[in-house]
Amino acid sequence: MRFAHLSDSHLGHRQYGLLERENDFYDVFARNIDKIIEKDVDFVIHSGDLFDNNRPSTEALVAFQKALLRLNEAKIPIYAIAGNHDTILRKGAMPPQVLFRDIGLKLISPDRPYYQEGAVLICGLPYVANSQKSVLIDRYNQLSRLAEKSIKSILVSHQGIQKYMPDETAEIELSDLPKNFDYYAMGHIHNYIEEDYGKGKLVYPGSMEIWRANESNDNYRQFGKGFCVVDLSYDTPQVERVTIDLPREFYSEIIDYDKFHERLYRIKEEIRELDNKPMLDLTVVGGDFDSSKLYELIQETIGDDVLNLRPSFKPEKILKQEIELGKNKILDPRSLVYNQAKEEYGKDEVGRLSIDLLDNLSVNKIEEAKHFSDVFYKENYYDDEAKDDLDSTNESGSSSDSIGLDNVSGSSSDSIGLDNVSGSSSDSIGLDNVSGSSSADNSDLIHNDDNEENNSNNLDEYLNRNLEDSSKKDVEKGSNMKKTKEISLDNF
Ligand SMILES: [Mn+2]
Repeated sequence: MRFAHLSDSHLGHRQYGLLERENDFYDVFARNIDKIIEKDVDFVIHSGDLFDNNRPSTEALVAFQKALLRLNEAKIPIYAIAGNHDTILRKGAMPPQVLFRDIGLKLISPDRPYYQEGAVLICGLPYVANSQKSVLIDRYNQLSRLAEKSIKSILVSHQGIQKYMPDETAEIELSDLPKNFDYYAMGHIHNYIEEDYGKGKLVYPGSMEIWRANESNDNYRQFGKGFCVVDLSYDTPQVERVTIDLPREFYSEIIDYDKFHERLYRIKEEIRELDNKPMLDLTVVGGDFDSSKLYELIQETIGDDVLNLRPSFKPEKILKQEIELGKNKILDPRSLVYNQAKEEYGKDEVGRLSIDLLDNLSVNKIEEAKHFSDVFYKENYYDDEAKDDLDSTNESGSSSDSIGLDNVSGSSSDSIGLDNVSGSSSDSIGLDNVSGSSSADNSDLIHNDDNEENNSNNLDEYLNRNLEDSSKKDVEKGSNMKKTKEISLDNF
């Protein structure tokens, strides 16, 4: 039993507003699919951020439709979860993936948490926000009990794990994951990560293209971009990394000012050899120089030969300021607000809530912030009686398990944390160079489940019953989508 695992394709991402870059992402995706078909796998798993936002352009939808039809033709099923980028949380709205369910996409969602593919259980859940950590852990444990009954099992999840993240705002610790799955098909972190965990393997295939400049890093140079082919027929899964060449080079470099001129002319030589114009994201540090003059020099030397110039300048005086800021621990606003709230209230959950609130309120998403507050309040401060009262007035009629099934929600910045406006004071020139300017659309899905199966108070029972029935009955409920809520969340 062999399958391909891929993630974070971010179809529709128009990097720096460049149509060429949007097309690069489609091109790379199509070539990943070519290679997957060539590898003749039994099925495919995509672990989230298929689309760059929850309202993909027609071009992005068509890019996926083409891939799906080709997989169908090759008789290779594809399973997918939604990531933080490609889900919707407004009442009555449907996530874009729904478009493809009738033509073969097997969407893993709170409505349909698992599938059986031969002897392999494939289960999982969409992205869950920081303040919903306890929900996430409950769900992991429920799915873990399901896995106990299976010969082979795969958990599909789109979350940041602390161990691999640069800041402390990851949703989970590695040890929060149950240990009894054969394979952990992870998404969210854009680097390639492969590790033994429990009795199996945990893998982040990483992003398929350079989504943020700092993904052009050592991890990329070592492991490339692409997907994995996993063979489950051994005791421990065998993981083969398959890399797909990117359409263009991406220079992302920090260069000391005193070596800058030498490096600039070497880059000029290097890019002469390239078929496609590269991306260029240079930061010149140290020394004492006039930023606008340096910008002109870069523009004159290589401006016509690159797709996008993004120089930043940090002469000595600015570097000194940054060091001072660093000493005062004014670094990442998310870490800052998390730590402060946690300290103030003595509770990790309050810290996590503060991250969700910051992400939403900073982009004027009042309704969304209110949602997180309500859920948090309900979860932590209502006594059981009040909870029951609240539940009985819930129009969906779902009872006190609602935190478990319904509130898989949230948003946060994409894992690698490249967007963090880290108190940097780089001296930027050029239109593109608004630091931290990304507006990734982060969102997720809340289901108000109103079908019979999900009204059970006991998710275990529900899951078990459906596992037994799964060969006889399709539990997928297209009609549930009527009841989805949407919250569209812009990242800062
Ligand atoms: Mn992503």
